[in-house]
Amino acid sequence: MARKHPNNGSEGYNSRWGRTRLYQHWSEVSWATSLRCGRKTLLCSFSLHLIECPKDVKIVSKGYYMANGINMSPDKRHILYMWQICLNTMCMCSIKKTIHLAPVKVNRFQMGKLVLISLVIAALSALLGERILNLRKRTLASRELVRNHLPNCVTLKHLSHGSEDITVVRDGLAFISTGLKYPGLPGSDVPGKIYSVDLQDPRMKPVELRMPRNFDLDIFNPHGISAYIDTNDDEIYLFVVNHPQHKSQVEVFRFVEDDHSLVHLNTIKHELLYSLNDIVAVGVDSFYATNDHYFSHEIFKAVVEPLLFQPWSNVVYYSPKDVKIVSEGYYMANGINMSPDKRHIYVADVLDHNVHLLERKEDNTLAPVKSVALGSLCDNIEVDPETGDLWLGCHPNGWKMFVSDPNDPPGSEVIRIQKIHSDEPVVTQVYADDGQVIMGSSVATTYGGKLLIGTVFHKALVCDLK
Ligand SMILES: [Ca+2]
Ligand SMILES: [Ca+2]
Repeated sequence: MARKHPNNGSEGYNSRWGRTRLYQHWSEVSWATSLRCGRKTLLCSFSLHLIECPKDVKIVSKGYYMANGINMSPDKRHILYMWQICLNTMCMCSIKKTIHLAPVKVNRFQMGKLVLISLVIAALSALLGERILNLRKRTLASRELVRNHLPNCVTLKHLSHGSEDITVVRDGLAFISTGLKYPGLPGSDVPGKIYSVDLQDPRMKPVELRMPRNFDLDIFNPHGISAYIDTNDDEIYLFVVNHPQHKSQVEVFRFVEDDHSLVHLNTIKHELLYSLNDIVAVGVDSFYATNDHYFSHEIFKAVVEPLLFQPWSNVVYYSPKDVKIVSEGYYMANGINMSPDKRHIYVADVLDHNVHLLERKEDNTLAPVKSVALGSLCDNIEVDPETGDLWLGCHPNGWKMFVSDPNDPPGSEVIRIQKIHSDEPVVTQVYADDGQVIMGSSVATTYGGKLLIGTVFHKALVCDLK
């Protein structure tokens, strides 16, 4: 049965050849498929061109994505086509070409096979399109940020290659991890380092911590960090998520304050610690850590898993005698930290735009209490030991983080949660920037009326809190 041509107006009409007969063949010769157009995958169609003369109807040229306009050269020796592809708002392509006509035979078996293949590809393309739309929604791709700046902001020295995680230990002593290389996000070739900064010192000058000689600095790729103070001797233990060759392991150091150095104590690897993001130490050799992905291969992490978008991320408890998954069902568990009384754990689900409050049980499992919506893609969590407030470095538009266009940079947002254990937690945006000052904030922490903001791959900023 004849199918209506999509171009219902006068476009493409040629009175000499007539229109009706041509369109009777349309259903036989047009179908959808997908193709790559430049760097974008698009839903397009391809079709055959029909030419008709009295007593001779045959396909004379084929293989177009969507044959459209047709006309002849002045010398009548060539047929000129212009056709447009791209049914997707992401891209528009236009191609002009001159074709030499020659009859082409197409049998029905070939046609059937091509139709089937094309339908499968079209279905996959439609699914991919739906997944991309879903990812854009989850990453708040359409969100435009209104600036909400703080006074007297200055950048910290030596930290131009990221400061993904920061934690304040005591008396204004902060540790900073820098130089993260993370699949799908910008990074530098500079090896990872750990800095400390004294927030009581008005100069706010970060100092690179000396690393032990037996530690391989070339493959040091530090990510989330957590400090644990042993109450027996006041020693500070620094737990660092490390990704050598994009694998996951935890490095445990002891901080030597006198000469600003770290002593490497242990490297912890385990099959359940496969895609680590952040960590919170609960003893000198025990911790909770988040696995932010289900897969560990970087391509699956960067491309496949965001498109699948399943709640396959989890939290693992580790001690030398007991390793287990203690909480799961996150879309992308990221920052993790503990309440000052050590009874509760907080986990930020960056792609679900919330933070979860969980209660620690005697066997170190975690029982969900509630979640608090944040309206942003929040990364690491720091907890004010005095007030119990949560401070979160957030990505206001995660899509811009993936795309990393210098002309449209990802912004930064700092969110504070007060009274999280009450029936009415108070969520406040404390700082926001559209990327002109600071891109990709991943952590925020306060000390002495100052707000310290760290980023995944950009600089670190310190501002006065109003
Ligand atoms: Ca952390
Ligand atoms: Ca993180």
